[in-house]
Amino acid sequence: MKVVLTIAGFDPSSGAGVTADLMVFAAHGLYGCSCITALTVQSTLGVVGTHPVTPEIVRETLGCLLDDLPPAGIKIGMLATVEMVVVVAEFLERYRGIPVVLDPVLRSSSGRELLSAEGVILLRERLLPLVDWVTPNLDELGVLTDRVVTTHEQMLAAGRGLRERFPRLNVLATGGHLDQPDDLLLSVEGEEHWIKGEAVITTSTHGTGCVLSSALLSQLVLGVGPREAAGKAKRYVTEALRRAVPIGHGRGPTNLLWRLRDATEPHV
Ligand code: PXL
Repeated sequence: MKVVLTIAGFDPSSGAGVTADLMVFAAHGLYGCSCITALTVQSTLGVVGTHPVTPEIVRETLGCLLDDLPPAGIKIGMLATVEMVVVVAEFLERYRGIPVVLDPVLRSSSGRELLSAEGVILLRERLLPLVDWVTPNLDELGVLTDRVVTTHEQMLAAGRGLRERFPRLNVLATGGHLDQPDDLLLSVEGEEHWIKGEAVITTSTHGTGCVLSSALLSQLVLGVGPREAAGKAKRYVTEALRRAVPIGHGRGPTNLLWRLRDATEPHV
């Protein structure tokens, strides 16, 4: 069984963060390990607090896991502080040759900052050159490229800008907030491909970025090529939205385990 690693924050409501990532890995038949960068305090009603763990804990955890459970792929999510970006960059500099997917988590959908301003600068300078994939939503793509990104055309221009600056980086930009919610793949091979989306009307939208990036990493680790992996990851999210059941009073989780069992079916 292949081992994969998520380096991300903890969301006690389990819609996003490491617990969500682990569910997605499990649904793809992978064994997930996790390294928590920050504890968030939140429910489906929004994030009310964030508490980064110390960079030493993250450094020790990564070293400890590496010796015993070397991952076949790494997904990176919420990093919270500039110190955490440094620790993860140092780890990636020493550990190369496996797919690494960065979900550049900057803010929660309730508007809470999940990476400091200094952290954003270092993520752009030091982390982007070290990863194979980045999966920004429209806002994140805008911040990474110093542009306003609200349309398909702006997405394409910003994605091209990012690819020019980082030739070894595959970009999967997510347009889930657009009326026509298409994603855009710009691959290292020079491929530019729109992945058609369909709007799913639901309030269960919490953690879609985490689900997309961990589904993408899962496909890459399973040996699927870039274009098919991106398409399958997008379909995983769409299906997780379509099959979500109402949980909590706010923006509920998606159905992270739909591939294992449709949660709307009676338990057996
Ligand atoms: O969806 C962004 C995100 C990522 N990671 C963690 C989060 C959130 C949003 O709330 O809590 C831990």
